[in-house]
Amino acid sequence: VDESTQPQTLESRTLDGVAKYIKSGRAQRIVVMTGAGTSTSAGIPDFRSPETGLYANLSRLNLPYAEAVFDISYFRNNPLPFYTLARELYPGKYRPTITHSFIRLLHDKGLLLKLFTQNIDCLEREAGVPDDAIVEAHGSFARQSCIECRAPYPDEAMREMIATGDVPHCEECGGLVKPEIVFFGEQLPAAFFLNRMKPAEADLCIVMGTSLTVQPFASLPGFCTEGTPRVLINKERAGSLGSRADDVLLLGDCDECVRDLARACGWLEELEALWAKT
Ligand code: CNA
Repeated sequence: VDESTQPQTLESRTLDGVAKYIKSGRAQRIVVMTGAGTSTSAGIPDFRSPETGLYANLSRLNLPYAEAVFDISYFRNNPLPFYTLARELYPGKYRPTITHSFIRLLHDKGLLLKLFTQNIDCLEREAGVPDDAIVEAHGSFARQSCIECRAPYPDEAMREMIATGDVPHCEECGGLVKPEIVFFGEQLPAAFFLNRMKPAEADLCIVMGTSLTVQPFASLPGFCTEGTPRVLINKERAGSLGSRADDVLLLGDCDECVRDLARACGWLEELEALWAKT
């Protein structure tokens, strides 16, 4: 199927086609999937963008390879590079983007079935998307625990360690403490596996700001039923989005595309007002 194939569900494979579908009331169970690209305009770099991405800027940490910063066996031997980075990414420093507020708006309108995020910055929460609507597929900085005995470590102590640049150790066994974000080589949270079939119940899927390169997250859009429109809002193509007859590619900046989509739905003022209050 190429991009010129006639859609089955949408009137057209364009932003207007998606807006019409939403306005007709046929999108009542929207699944949103997000990645680092939804937070770059908040000032948090993504991983893989050339020049501005984190991987391109890790050389000062003297890592053997960029992904080592999130590798659990590397972390055991040398937690410092991760904690250097954690200091930059730690929640509280950044304001949600209008893209995060758009997800909140979908929730407020009763249209959000589930948000699956790969981000660890908690900006969806800060934008007001409630906990039970979010699956943090790669965990978050919201909690931390010992990598040996799993004992939880207090939030306040963690904030202090991050601020001073120290590496926290377990108060029970002395093991290394790590925020409960998922590293390479670690299991995803149970919530991911409990909800991974939700896309099959969706009547619209919106994928934003992700290169769809990390599995098993990248497999989620594939669970949407054939004929369910899948929209990709991203600077570049990602995964197999575009391969189905009702896929729509909106290639560009998330915030701009989201504003355009909100305008076409008649929601722009409401969205801007919601974001301004955040
Ligand atoms: P990635 O592989 O870096 O891909 C980001 C994608 O977003 C790329 O395709 C970019 O082209 C695109 N992009 C960047 N900026 C914009 C923009 N303004 N508008 C539209 N598109 C844009 O990141 P993924 O999320 O796909 O990779 C998964 C990793 C990255 C997850 O494990 C995350 O935990 C991890 N990560 C998270 C954060 C965060 O929490 N904010 C930051 C950096 C990395």
